[in-house]
Amino acid sequence: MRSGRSATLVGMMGLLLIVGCGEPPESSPEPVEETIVSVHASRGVVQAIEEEGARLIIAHEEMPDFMDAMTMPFDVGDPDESAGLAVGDKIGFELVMATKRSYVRNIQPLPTETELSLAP
Ligand SMILES: [Cu+2]
Repeated sequence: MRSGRSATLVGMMGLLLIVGCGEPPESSPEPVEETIVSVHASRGVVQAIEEEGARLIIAHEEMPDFMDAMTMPFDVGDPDESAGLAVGDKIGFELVMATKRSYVRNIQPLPTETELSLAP
């Protein structure tokens, strides 16, 4: 939960930005061009949920021709997808490699009895 004080600060900063910028919004900033380079389906176990669901630490299976099995952090494209997750959950997901970032999407819960091939 954001405190009233920091919300006020953010509001003031936003106001400063609006006042300080003479150009109409149409001409600035440049739209974010994001090209998806590759998508890798994988499965894994949630090890930690951080940044209010915006980042997951996942012990994931091998992604063929891309990444060995390992435990690592992933940004979550839509943090709402982390809402129902708990540490220890088994999930399927897609890792999206885009030009400017990588993120996880399509998080699906897997049955607890699912056998995974994780790094030792
Ligand atoms: Cu990895």
